[in-house]
Amino acid sequence: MGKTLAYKILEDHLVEGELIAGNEITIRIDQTLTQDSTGTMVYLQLEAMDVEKVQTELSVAYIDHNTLQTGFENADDHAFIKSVAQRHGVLFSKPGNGICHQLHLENYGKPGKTLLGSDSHTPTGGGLGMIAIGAGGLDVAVAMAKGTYSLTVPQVVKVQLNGKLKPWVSAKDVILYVLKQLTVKGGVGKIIEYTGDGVKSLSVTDRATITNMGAELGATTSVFPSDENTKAYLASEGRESDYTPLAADDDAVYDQELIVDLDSLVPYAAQPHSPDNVDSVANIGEIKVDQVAIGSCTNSSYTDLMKVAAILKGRKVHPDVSLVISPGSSKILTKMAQNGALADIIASGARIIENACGPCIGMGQSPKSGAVSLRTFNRNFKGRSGTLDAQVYLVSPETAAISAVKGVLTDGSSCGEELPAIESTDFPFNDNFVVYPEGTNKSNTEVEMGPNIKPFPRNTALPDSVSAKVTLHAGDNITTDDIMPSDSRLLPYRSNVPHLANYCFEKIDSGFAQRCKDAGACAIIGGENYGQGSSREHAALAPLYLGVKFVLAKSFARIHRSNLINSGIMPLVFVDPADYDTFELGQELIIENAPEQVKNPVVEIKDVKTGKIYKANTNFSELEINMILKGGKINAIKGE
Ligand code: MIC
Ligand code: SF4
Repeated sequence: MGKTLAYKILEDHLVEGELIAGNEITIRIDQTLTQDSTGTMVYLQLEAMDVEKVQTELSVAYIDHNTLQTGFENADDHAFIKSVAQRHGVLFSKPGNGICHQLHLENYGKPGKTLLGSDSHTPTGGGLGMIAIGAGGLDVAVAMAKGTYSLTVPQVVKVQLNGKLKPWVSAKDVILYVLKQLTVKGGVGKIIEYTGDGVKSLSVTDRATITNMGAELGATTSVFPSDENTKAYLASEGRESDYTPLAADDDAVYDQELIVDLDSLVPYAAQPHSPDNVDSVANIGEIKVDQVAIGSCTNSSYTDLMKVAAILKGRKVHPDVSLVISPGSSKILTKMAQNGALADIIASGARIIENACGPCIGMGQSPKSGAVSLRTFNRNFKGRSGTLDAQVYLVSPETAAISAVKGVLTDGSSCGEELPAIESTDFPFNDNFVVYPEGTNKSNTEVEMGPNIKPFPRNTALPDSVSAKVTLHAGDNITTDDIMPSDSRLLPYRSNVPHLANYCFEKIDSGFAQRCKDAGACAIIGGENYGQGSSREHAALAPLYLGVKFVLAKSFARIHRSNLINSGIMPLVFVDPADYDTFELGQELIIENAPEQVKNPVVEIKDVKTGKIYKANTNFSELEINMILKGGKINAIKGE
């Protein structure tokens, strides 16, 4: 029986377990990446593990999220991360170099390797034929310390791409179309593997746009084959020797299939407030636009920005539109400065901002009240832009650029304009933004700890009985942005969980934190796909700090579920989803004989007043049971 590409790479890295969907396995991790807003926790945890040197082939610490330095906090975090990187053999990419995923693709990603990153969009590396997985910070810290990662083997979905995209339709439209078909929970427990003759017409950066937004499907990761286009991309980055051809076997067997005819796709947009709320630009119509933002790890490649420059050349951004562009990397910006494309962009009236995440995570450029903002980003969750009533649409760079000129959402394919082909180019090697850990180690480098950096909260061993009051009854598809909002006001406190915890669930229920503090021990009731979105473990650490003991939901998103377990909080799943409606705030619950019960497939949760028993599935693996019993992953590792 033929093998999928995903399973070939996993098999190559298998350390423990059997490669059968649903089984728990441990794999070797070749590379890790961290970014700064999850990185401070990662490096605090790495320090807590008493490690000398990382066990991976390569680990890189990027600074790209918290680059607005409006106080000492962010700069202190950068200095802290740099110092720990230098102590343990980790490369440090300075702020200004660019966005972690774009930089990793350019400089370090290799076909056939495994990459674990403390950011949910780490699957961008799948565009190069890697198994690149996003995880919570603690999992990445452990991967650095031990060189391994444990996961449940996902099923593999085949997405067969046929034909070729028409002009004005691009990779972003492919993934928006897939999101429309599969939804934001369609990829949970799955790897999305792209095949078919249509693959040949997509460059590595096109593929990376598609694998990047596989995160929005909830998928463990997404992967493309490594072929002649991969070779050409690596050669353009001066890394041809990193090329290895890779593909699934012709008779590979998949768990699910989706066929996408590229020729039939049109420009799409994800409408407010979910990446799967997709319709064609033509159907949505010419809505008036206030802001256009181009960039992010999804769409800030050289080709993307050159297309934007070509559309803007000799034209003027509409008077009612603010167009803001954040390039993906210093190399891209340098190239565009050299070839004149940057001048074309600036001359059109666009605002150029730093090579960083920027507006994607609400770090500046929040649109005006009630604004329509078109963004080439990957998430349009309510409030993420920093403006609660903004209407954010996710679109391709082509759609964004032409709409910025016209002032209304525009389907470029209906304008009768030719889009010039973008020639590929070579990028000269430049590592001036990179600090290597040469000559530095644990004994000669001190940890540099600013006053805003506080120890991360630790749980304690699971008590005999767990009592908790319901402090939140949440709906479906709760995002980690809902749980632990992130913007320019809160990101500086990513290394200060006690402060951050005050804002937990702030945007959907501002009384939550105080209710938890009053209750002492609490429980959250959730709907489907609880915790979708980012990898931020703060969405588990803040609830832990506030006394959350368990979350009882209809289903969970993968990374958040792991983050809860890593923090010793139980993610429990309704046996009967109809029970969901019967809960109310303040209801007192108890799990008796908890250490015995969590070893069973089903636990019983008793309503203290009425005695009613609710049943919940645990779905815990052996390793997970141990973490729950010990009060989290660090305690389990340290044998505490
Ligand atoms: C995001 O896009 O939501 C982030 C910010 O990159 C997060 C990480 C974080 O919250 O720091 C992610 O995607 O994991
Ligand atoms: Fe940065 Fe946005 Fe990408 Fe997250 S999704 S890594 S915030 S650019």
